[in-house]
Amino acid sequence: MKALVIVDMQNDFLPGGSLAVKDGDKVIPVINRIQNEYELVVATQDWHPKTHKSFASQHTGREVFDVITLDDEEQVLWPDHCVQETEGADFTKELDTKKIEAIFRKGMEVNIDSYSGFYDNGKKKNTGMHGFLKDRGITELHFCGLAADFCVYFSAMDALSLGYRSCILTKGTKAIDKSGYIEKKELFLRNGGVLI
Ligand code: VGL
Ligand code: ZN
Repeated sequence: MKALVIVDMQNDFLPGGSLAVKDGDKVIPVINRIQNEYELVVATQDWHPKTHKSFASQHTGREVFDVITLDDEEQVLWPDHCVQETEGADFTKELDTKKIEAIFRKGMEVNIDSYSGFYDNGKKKNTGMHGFLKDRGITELHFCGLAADFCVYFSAMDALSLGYRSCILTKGTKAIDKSGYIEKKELFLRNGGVLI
């Protein structure tokens, strides 16, 4: 059984948002069109408190895209984004959400970021997504959404280590940093991932 995981299709990652991914809106019609091919559709949602430590605004003397160490993990500092209960954190109104059976929120703990839909970056806590998918008999996951080089990539890599067949839908995702994504894609393939 295969499921589609729609990653972080939120206003802040789309053109006009605070952490807009270039051409991010181009994937919306693709994601809407393919949902019918899946037995199960789930989504993830980046859902940060407004003082989240992944925000450059929370570190004096630091700028957006600086890299620091946070809770023993390497952390890119982002513009404020996907703050809980703001419009930026909402799914885009253009996304068809009728088939989404469950939404897994992440990034809620102030001191640690969470790119993967399965766990936070330190793997200290899991979101429950694996348990849900396992309980539904899912063995194969297809990932789409934003951003290809962060939340899509880390979710798809964790899926491999959890034993799923894991595929990234290349037409259904866009990267923040295209050149960084090239290396990540190679690592994903080398670990048994599939690009469709
Ligand atoms: C994401 C950076 C920060 C993503 C989330 O959804 O890829 N990227 N938070
Ligand atoms: Zn985030």
